[in-house]
Amino acid sequence: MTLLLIPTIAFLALTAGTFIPAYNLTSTPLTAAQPPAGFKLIERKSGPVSITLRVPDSGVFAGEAIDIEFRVTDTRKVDPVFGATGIPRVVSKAVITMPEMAGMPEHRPKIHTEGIPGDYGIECFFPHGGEYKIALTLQIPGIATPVRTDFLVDIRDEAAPGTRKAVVRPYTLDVKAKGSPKAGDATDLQFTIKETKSKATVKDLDIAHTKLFHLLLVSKDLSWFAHEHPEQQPDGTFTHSQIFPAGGQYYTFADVAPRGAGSQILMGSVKIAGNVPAAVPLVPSGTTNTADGIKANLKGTSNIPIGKSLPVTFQLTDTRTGDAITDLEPYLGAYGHLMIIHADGQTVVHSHPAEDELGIAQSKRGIVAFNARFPKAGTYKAWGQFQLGGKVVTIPFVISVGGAK
Ligand SMILES: [Cu+2]
Repeated sequence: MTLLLIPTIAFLALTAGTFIPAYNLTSTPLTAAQPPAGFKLIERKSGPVSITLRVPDSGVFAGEAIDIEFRVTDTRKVDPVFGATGIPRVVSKAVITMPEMAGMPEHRPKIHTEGIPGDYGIECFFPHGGEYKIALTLQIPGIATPVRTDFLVDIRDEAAPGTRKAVVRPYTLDVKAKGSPKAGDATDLQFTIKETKSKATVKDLDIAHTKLFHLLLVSKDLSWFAHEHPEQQPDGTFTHSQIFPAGGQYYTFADVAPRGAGSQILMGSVKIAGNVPAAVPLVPSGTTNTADGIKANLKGTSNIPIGKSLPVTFQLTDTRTGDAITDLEPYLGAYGHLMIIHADGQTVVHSHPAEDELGIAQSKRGIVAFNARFPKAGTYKAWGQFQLGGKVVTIPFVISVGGAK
């Protein structure tokens, strides 16, 4: 993990009289000098204030609700036994983002106080593994200027079932098909995003890549794929009409961001009546494929390391002239989208190209580099989507990851 060192923010307006009261052993509750064992401590200092994040040695896993604790202390008030004095009544805000996922909605988790003065807990849920940035803003009693600091935390991929405590996902997706859905007919689908605990319909969503709801519909063998954007109804549910090509079970993946909770991929499925064709075997493809007059040359997909971000590059050329495609248009706020689904239909990766100057300049020369991350071994199907001439072109590949494992 690369560690970004955040410059210490200048500490202003420190008036000794209005800072926390002088340390007094008789009136101060027990203060933890040492954090509980089993944590990696990441400390940031800002003037006399020290902020220490405690990351469990056992790791933080995607798909779990977890409190990440931090301790705020006054380094000028050090007790020989209890260490630096914890600062109570700090009003904190946290914003969690993924530096590699430009345009991903922010997660703004709740923060609570723990039983010990100076100890706080961030109520986190990470939908998938990767490197996350936790940006803290602390309003400290007696200090006028808020203290801002960042921590980078590596979140591990979801643990194998049974190895960690049972996972309660904060949100679920209900999928209903109106009437008796048949292949070849327009099927009216209704999607309801629910809060798992309260079962309440989640109506308030953050926009991600210009839409409230990105829907991926995929046949069970991953041979058929559609990327749609259901419309929100006054009751908060979303609807979409779809013609399915054949009978069988289809996966429905909702890429949504309940307000302040960050991007989530919620899974569901729908059954369509009609002839079920034989499953198309998922065989790793070569590194070139064409669609609608566009040839894509795929780079970066040999020897993919598991659980590490890596660039997966599409080099796009005109099939007739062989010239680079130079007229890509932004599609849903980016020069391309890459959806990746594991053969088991349980792991979905949605990635976007780097949106910095270099990324944009490259995209305009037909070279679109996505940041992708494959959480486990197996075969994946990947669909690159690009827009030109107002039309979306979808180019699929089948990628094998960590063959021997
Ligand atoms: Cu979308």
